[in-house]
Amino acid sequence: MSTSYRPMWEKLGLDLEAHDALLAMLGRAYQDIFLSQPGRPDGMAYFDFVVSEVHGQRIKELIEAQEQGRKVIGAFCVFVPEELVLALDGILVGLCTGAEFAGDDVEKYLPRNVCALIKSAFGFALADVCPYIKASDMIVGENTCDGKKKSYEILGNLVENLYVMDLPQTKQTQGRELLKAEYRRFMVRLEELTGKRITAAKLKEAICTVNAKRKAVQRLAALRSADPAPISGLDALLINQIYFYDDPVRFTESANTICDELENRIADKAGIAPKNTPRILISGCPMAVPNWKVPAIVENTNAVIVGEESCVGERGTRNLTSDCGTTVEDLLDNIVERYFQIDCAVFTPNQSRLDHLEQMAEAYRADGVIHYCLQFCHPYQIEAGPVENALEEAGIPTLRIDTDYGQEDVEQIRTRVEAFVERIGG
Ligand code: BJ8
Repeated sequence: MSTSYRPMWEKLGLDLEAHDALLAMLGRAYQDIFLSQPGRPDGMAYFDFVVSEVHGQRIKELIEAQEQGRKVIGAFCVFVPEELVLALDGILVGLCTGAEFAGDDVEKYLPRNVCALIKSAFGFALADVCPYIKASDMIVGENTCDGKKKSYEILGNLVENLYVMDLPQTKQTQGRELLKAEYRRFMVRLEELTGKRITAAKLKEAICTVNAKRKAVQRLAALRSADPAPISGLDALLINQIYFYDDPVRFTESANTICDELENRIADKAGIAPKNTPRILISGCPMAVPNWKVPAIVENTNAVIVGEESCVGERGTRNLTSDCGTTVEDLLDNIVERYFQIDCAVFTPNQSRLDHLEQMAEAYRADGVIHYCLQFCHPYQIEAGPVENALEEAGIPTLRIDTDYGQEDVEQIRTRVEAFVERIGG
């Protein structure tokens, strides 16, 4: 990445030495995993560029937007409504949580047996290597799993601008009312931060912008039902990861451009792998940049990933927000309705996730499901058993993988994935 960004990183307060190490690690992983894939669509050039500039051009854009009075909001979860942020001219960005960093320092604050995603968020904050954390005017934590909600109590002492959003744990009692009260509280806090009042017109416009982004990734998802698959699971995952930090309008255009190209591939019966290559659906914990370990193993094992039942994937993007209504109150209700459908494993009971997974397996013609869990993630690890039982009963072979962000278990996972691919017809 260009050295011209160094003054900007220095100004943000990054530890330049540690940051160089992080960028080198990211660059190596990207080179090995993505750029070596054969037959990538030309449209991936845009997303390659975004990744190459993730700490450069995009951060510069955020700082320039701040200079024009806009606020940057960092978030860890798909429950933070982008519509409210955009309606107040803010910018929502996902914060880095996909790599191990500063592990020894993290364990001074958190016990060893906390999931890698939470440790990663702490590692990036403690090591001063995440320009997104540094550039955020507000960081939103959400009370989802126990690990996150307790760790935000500590993170609040390490960063100055943490805002904690409470979330329901069940959809059966007063969950919807709680979510609405919390979204209203968030809206008021955003109004204070930005010094602006939300209007129905601006909120409607924001809903349309976010819906357009969701429709583009939904279109991408639908195209992956073709056999041969027109795009690798790795590239599709990357697009879903970039969804969280790119400019929404530019992202939508670029995602639609690659979809046009994939439609042509499908018409030509061309694909990233031969027809009848074993097709796998990934389900479970979200995979943030640069967490590409398991998909890379799967796609190096004569299989193709055709969908992600994940918050970085279809769980996060499948529902649209209705733009019907004439008041802020109407539109806020629509936002609550949309987000209340997210079937994160922190909810109890959570039958809709299982139903959705079975629908996805059918729609994407998956030969098997890999249930991906981060170690010590109780919500997803506990749901993994019922998920596996139900899928196997429905005749869908399922493999459970529990891992972290380390590389020590790569060969062990590879052996299990190879056996699984053989089982499903590889
Ligand atoms: S809506 S999945 S983005 S909370 S992996 S930190 S659950 S112990 S990330 Fe998530 Fe929002 Fe739910 Fe989606 Fe806890 Fe599990 Fe760690 Fe997790």
